[in-house]
Amino acid sequence: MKIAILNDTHAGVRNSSEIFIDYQYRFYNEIFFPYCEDNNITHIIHLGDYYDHRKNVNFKALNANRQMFLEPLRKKGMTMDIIPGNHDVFHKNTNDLCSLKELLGYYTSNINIIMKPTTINDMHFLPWVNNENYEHSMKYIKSRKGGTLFAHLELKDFEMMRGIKSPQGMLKSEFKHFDRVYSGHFHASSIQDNITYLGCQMEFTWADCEDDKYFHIYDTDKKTMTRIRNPLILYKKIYYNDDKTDYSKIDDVSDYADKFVKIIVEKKGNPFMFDKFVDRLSDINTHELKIAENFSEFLGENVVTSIEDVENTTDLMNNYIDGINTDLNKDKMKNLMNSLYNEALDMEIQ
Ligand SMILES: [Mn+2]
Repeated sequence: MKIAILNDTHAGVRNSSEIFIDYQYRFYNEIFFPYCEDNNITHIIHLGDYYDHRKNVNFKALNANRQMFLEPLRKKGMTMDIIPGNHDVFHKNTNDLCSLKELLGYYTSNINIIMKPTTINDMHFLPWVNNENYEHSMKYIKSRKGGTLFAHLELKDFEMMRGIKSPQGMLKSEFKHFDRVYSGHFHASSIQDNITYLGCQMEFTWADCEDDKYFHIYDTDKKTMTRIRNPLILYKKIYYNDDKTDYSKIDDVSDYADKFVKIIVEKKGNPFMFDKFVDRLSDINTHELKIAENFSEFLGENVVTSIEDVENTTDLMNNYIDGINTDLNKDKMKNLMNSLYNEALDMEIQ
């Protein structure tokens, strides 16, 4: 039997922004459900973070999610098993108050919310691990032998986003006795030993840019996981270099319409050509048009790294921290700065 795997779909993401609601709608309507229909897939396993915000969700996002996901799911006669992720639970130390239970209650005839570690045949399901369920979860993990674990894990030293590894979390060695482990939580996909982070299916922040997104199909007979590309792109970077490209010849910039666009200026020999190119981009409807020029003038004198081509804010912050003379734990500082930055991104779009 083939089962579709989703994770970290974050209904209501980015403050329930229309842009992201529309993007999620397109993913389900144009990509995900048609694939399931074409391939006779009628069951989904969701690895958590169904909702975006731990504490609230607005009616617009709920309404949209019902129309783009819950109703098609029911109409097509599909079913779903789901475990809560950290974004689906109100408190940090317990899963007790869980948005899945509060909001998907009406749909429980076809949605099975798994709140306790559960084994069905050779498939194990582990809800988000917190202080309250830690001991029980560890006992469960240790008591299993082989099989496939589906979870929403925070594991140390796996990439949280491209290039940034988690400084905290459980150790992968705790899970080495499973044949394979598939997890949500970190939005960048990665594989170490028997553990696969599937990565999120959609682009939600600049950290997802140029990081291909996939949903997955698990074959319960062959025990294989196949990834299916989501071709819908929301973030696009332009590496501007007029030594290499004659931008006066690029008239059609319609590819950048309805996208978040960032021009990273590598070389701008002809300012007039640059301005004209930016004008053309300004004339189409982008969600956002950012220009990243050379930031070297903003670097403090302690900072030894010479950053010629700053690509994104995260790189800039990390490079800056690397260059600072301090005995403080730089990984901790990076982690803090990155979570602050992501929090700020969430506030950005209304
Ligand atoms: Mn998530």
